[in-house]
Amino acid sequence: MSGISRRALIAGGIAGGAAGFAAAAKLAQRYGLVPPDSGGLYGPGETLTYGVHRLLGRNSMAREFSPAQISKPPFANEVGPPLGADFKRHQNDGFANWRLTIDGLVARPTTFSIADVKALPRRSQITHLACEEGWSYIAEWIGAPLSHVLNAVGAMPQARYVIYRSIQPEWWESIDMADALHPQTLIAHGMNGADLPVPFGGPLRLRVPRQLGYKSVKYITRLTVTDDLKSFGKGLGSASPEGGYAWYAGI
Ligand SMILES: Nc1nc2c(c(=O)[nH]1)N[C@H]1C(S)=C(S)[C@@H](COP(=O)(O)O)O[C@H]1N2
Ligand SMILES: [Mo]
Repeated sequence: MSGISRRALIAGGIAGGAAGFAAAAKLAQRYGLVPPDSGGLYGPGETLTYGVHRLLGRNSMAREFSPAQISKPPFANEVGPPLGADFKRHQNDGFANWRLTIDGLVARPTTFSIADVKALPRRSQITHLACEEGWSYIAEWIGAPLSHVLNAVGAMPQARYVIYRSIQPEWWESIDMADALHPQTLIAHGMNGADLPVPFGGPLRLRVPRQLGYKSVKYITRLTVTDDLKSFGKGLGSASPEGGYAWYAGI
């Protein structure tokens, strides 16, 4: 990326308006910075946000807080739709039979139990989770860095995205490799020093602290590494753009 095109992309954003968006979108296209939901009404705006974040902040860190800043429960949170019989069965078994499968563009497709995930190297961080509807809280998250797991299973060089699915079929998302390999992106199994509680996504949740709460999908069961999002769902990258929200929810 040359300095000139970087400046041009930013200038496009500052100029704003249709012409600025169009110029930015054109540059983004050229450099592969187009999000999968770029075709809709808000497409040019989505492209601009994603492109600028990726050019300027690929490796930036989400803010981390001190233990004294951890929010006191109860936090507002709701799971929609309610957890079904399948989940309740797992819960009654203490999640002994819960599995997380990693497949797609990986040399060694692998299935992990909760014990396997807990045995991986762990990182903990105190970060903010914000819902697009307004509530937010600060908590400590404990988990295996997704980057470690991707390296362990041999993610292939052509990988561009990681799709993640939940036991709730309505909830599936994807992130690009900049977020997938980011050190703060965790397969979280713990919160505030204990196992991750069910209302917060236990037993396993993908925690993506550089994006809004809806990208941190609860109850994850499968990760798929891919170079193309078109063949998943409606081809927009995840469930959120199918429901009118942006695929990229960077904050
Ligand atoms: N499986 C699943 N994941 C989910 C949700 C859900 O209902 N089901 N809600 C999402 C939304 S919209 C937000 S804002 C956060 C809320 O996280 P919290 O309950 O920790 O506040 O989880 C996200 N992940
Ligand atoms: Mo949300």
